[in-house]
Amino acid sequence: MKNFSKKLNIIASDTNKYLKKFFLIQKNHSFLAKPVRYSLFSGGKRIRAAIIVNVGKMLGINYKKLIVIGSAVECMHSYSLIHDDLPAMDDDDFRRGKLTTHKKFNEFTAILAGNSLLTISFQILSSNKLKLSDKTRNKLIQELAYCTGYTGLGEGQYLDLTYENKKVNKEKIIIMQKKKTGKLFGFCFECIAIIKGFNLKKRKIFREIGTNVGLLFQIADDLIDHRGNEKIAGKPTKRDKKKGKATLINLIGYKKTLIFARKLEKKIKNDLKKYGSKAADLIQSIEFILRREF
Ligand code: GRG
Repeated sequence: MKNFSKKLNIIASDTNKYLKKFFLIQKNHSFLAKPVRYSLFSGGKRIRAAIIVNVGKMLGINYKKLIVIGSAVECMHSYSLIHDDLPAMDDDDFRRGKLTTHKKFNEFTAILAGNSLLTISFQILSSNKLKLSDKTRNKLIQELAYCTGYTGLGEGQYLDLTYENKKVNKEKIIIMQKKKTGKLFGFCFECIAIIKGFNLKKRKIFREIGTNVGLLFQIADDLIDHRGNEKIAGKPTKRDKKKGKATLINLIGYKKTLIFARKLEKKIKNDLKKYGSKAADLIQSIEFILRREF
């Protein structure tokens, strides 16, 4: 864990450096720069960037490229968090130990800062500074749009809110969480398969492993909420129960959820077995995901 935390900090710092430089070289003034930067640099772990770096390492992709793609994904992720915290959605006042964007500024500013991060994400990915062929860049943009839009994160969030205070079965909860959280992790894996020029079948295998990593991440997030250490989590905990969220914990209880998560972790590790020692850092990230406290 300690070893991985150090590596995660380096990736987070390199991602932040890239993103800070991105804002520095923007020529036009924007009043939205302040709320955008507030949300983006408020201490996120950058775990999605770390997954991209570690899947890329497993297949020998250049580190700088991975940091650029990771930065684009972290902008998308920050966008989704700003909107998730809004009164119309989860209505939360704290995130990452700080006031949520709509609490720090106001609702319309938070909506627009979120929208801006969404487009910045594609701005970064489409830049020719990302030294890839036009065809590969297009595929990356297309896939990110697909994972996050109305068939991905957007729909996952819709289902999450729709399922509140309803009786929902295990299968539906898993589908919802795979969309809400899993799809973006799916992209973190598939983007490497795209850069490597893998065929659709192999791309799908990567996407599915990543989606399972995302599901594991969401379940771990629910376990953290249940255990309830607000200081470490950086946000109010025990919220899922209060809000009547459709989670595995609320359906089958803490212990059975932990057993489910451990089985899922085992499956993911097994799927990565053939990469041997090249997957060592990636395996460490997966172990961190289930054992983290924040
Ligand atoms: C992208 C079109 C589009 C819509 C977005 C609002 C929304 C729709 C989706 C929200 C999805 C959501 C909030 C998923 C939860 C994922 C999750 C467990 C977040 C916490 O991630 P961490 O712990 O956060 O990586 P840090 O703070 O470390 O960055």
